[in-house]
Amino acid sequence: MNVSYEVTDHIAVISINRPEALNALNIDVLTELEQLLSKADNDNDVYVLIITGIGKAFVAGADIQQMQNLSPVEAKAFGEFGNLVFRKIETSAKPSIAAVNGYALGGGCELAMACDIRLAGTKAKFGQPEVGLGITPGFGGTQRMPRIVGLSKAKELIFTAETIGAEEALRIGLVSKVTADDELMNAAFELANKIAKNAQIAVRQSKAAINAGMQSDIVTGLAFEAQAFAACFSTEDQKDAMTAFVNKSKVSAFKNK
Ligand code: DAK
Repeated sequence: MNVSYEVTDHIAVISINRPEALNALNIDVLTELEQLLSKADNDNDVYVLIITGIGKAFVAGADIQQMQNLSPVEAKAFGEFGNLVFRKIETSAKPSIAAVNGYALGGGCELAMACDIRLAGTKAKFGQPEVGLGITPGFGGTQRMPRIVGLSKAKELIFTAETIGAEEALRIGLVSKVTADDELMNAAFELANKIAKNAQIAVRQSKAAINAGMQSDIVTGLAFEAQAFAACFSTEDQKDAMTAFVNKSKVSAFKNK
């Protein structure tokens, strides 16, 4: 197994576990990742996903050994499958956190960017080295990076193939927090727990509205938000939480119904 999976208290931790190759993404890793994402998506007990890497890398990119001899047709299939897997994370109803523990290069940086929120340990390193290998980023880097850090910085990082550290990633908004390396998973769990104790239908509707709005104009985006807001009024969670507020109390746990 190249990817491990563990669920604790509504939080699924997906760990890329191929440390001998710095967790490089080959077809086996991508296939297992895709299967585990489906498992998490289909498990009603899972509210939040954490994706991390075992060893000194988060993911050091797509597997260069495996890629080097691909024909254009195979490269297309590889790229399409990777895109499908990363899009599955992005479009999952459930929020995802990348806990970036080390190298997040090429496909690794792209994997982190497909997650909703990124946290980094101090040893994390980010970059898109592809143009130095004679290729373009192929798992969404050209599309997601400018949406996250803005055009100028994304173009600078992609055109120069330079690697940046955790503090610089924080400064440009590529990650939302930097922690001590041995605190990273605690920080990820703390964040996941904060999300998990809220009303999951509302969290999921919020994610869907944010993502839909980021691909459209403000008027269309606001229409998505209005729809998401309205959908919450058919839930028991909205009724329970607002009734509790009016009665000066709080719901102890949401039913997620
Ligand atoms: N692929 C395969 N093996 C890798 C690897 C990778 N990306 N990164 C590291 N490894 C392997 C090394 O070959 C080495 O294996 P052995 O020699 O021990 O057998 C082992 O992991 C340990 O690596 P190092 O000895 O190099 O470790 P260091 O600490 O010295 O250096 C490093 C760490 C991260 C600086 C270095 O390993 C490195 O530069 N790695 C490559 C990083 C990189 O360039 N990543 C981007 C890959 S390109 C597309 C689809 C996808 C993509 C593009 C297009 N389409 C189909 C359109 C994505 C492209 C990429 O991700």
